[in-house]
Order: sequence, then C-alpha cells, then structure tokens
Amino acid sequence: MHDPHPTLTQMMAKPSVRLSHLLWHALRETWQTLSHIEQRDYITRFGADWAPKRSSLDQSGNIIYRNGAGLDFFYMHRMMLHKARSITKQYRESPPLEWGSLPAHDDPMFPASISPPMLNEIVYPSKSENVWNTWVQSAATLLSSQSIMCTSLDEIGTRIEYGIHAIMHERFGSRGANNEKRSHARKPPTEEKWNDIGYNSLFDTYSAHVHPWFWAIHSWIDAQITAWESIRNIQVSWSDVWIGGWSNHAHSPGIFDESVDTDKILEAVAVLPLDQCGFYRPLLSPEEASGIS
Ligand SMILES: [Cu+2]
Repeated sequence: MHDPHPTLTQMMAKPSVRLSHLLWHALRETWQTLSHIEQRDYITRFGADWAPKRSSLDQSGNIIYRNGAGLDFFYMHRMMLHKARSITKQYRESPPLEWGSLPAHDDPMFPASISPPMLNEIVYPSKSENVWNTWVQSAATLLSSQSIMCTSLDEIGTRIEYGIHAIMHERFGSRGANNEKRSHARKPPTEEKWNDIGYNSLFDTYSAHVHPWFWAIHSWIDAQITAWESIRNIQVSWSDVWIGGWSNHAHSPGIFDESVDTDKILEAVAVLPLDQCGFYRPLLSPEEASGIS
C-alpha cells in the first residue's frame, strides 16, 4: 500500500508512541480489576498521570456509561488527530486520510480486509456485507438528530467506542504489512518485530495508529463531536478529560511526546492483566450500540 505520509508513519511506529497508545486503552479497561493496593502501588511506581481518571469497563468487563469515559475516548483521539495533521503539515506530506461518511460495503477504495483467508466472516462478522450494512445503520440511528437531542456526547462516545469504532478496526483490520500477528498476549510486545514499521495491524492498539486508515476511522469519529455540537447548538467543555501520561504539558498536550520514559511505560503495561485489552473488539450488538435497545 502506498504510504501518503511516511514521516508521520515512522513517528507512529516508535515504541514510545505504540506503548503509550496501548497503555491508554488498556488502563481504562483493566484498572478496576486491580485491587486498591495494586492501584496504589501502580501510582507510586508510575505516577498519577498514567492512572486513569475513570474506567471504561468495570471489574467484570462490563461497559460503564455516563462517567466521562466516552468523552475521554473522543478527546484523546482528537488530540492524536490534531497532532498527526500538524506533523504532516510540518513535513509537507499528504494530510491524514479522512472519511466524510462510512465507506459503503462495495467501496473499491476501502474494502474489508480478508487476507490472509483466516481473517474471514466467521471470525470477524463485520467483514461481511450484511453485517457491515447493519452496523452502518446502527451508527446512523445513534447519530440521528432525534437520538443526539436526548443522548449525551459522553454516552455516544462509549456506544461508538465499543460499537462501530471497534467494528471498523475489525472490518478493515488485517495482519500488519509485515504479515505478523500478535496474539492476545498477557505480556507487552518486546520483540523487535513488533516495532517494525510494517507492523501496522488495525486490530491492535499497539499498531493501529501506524496504519494510514486509522486516521480515516478517527476523523469520521471526530466529526461526530462537531455534529453533536451543531445539532445541540452548544460547545462541549473538555475540562477534566484524561489523555494519560501524554498530558505532562499542561498547556499543549504532549501527544506523541518522545520524552516519555519508554522503559517505565513498558513496565506499567506489564503490570496490567492485558489479555484481550490490547486489542479492539466490539462489546455491543448493533442494536445496543444504536442506543435504542
Ligand atoms: Cu486509540
């Protein structure tokens, strides 16, 4: 695949960025499975910035609604997008890809990724035409004016995160360009091959942001914030959102900051009971994600 912005891609493939993205996602999903003593020890070792202000899943892995985690999801990825856009501008590369709407099931530019063949519709139903169409419909219901008028942006963020967002990572996900598949390991990836620029699988929070379509997925998600604001005719206040250890610089969030201590983040990741939590997976049915069930 032609890479429209090699410098951006190279930056995204650095272990510090990979680990920070994985840790951000994994923390909000696993934090509540740690005991209070483990949480306290974690904060002592790694600092309060890398402790989630709130969790997206509870101790049993159930989704938590309306606690602000949906806003964290929107905001953290908005910051990633802003930074990615400024990097491509700075290096005079093509801007990150954008999707104004979700790709149709037969869009020749953005087909479901079905290679190698074990990535099939049985393992990932969203790779099928019908299931994808159902999800597109589900998103349209969630994001209709009627739904937006009675649903907080926070709740919409959560329904997107564990619905259409995870579905997009699966539908368009494949092994990385280097054809490597990281298993649902409990331990962080330390082998060099996972830091190769070719490891850009959309399935994995360690690599998804290295793939150029990551920006397309998240530009579509980001546009839903603006849509919500314009339908409600109000502006979202982003006070108290959580972007993890990237927030060290109070006035301009240090997204992709390379001064983060990579070894420390690696240790922090190793403390967490990772399992599936480094990987995107839908936790909602299309009906649940649409907010009507
Ligand atoms: Cu992410």
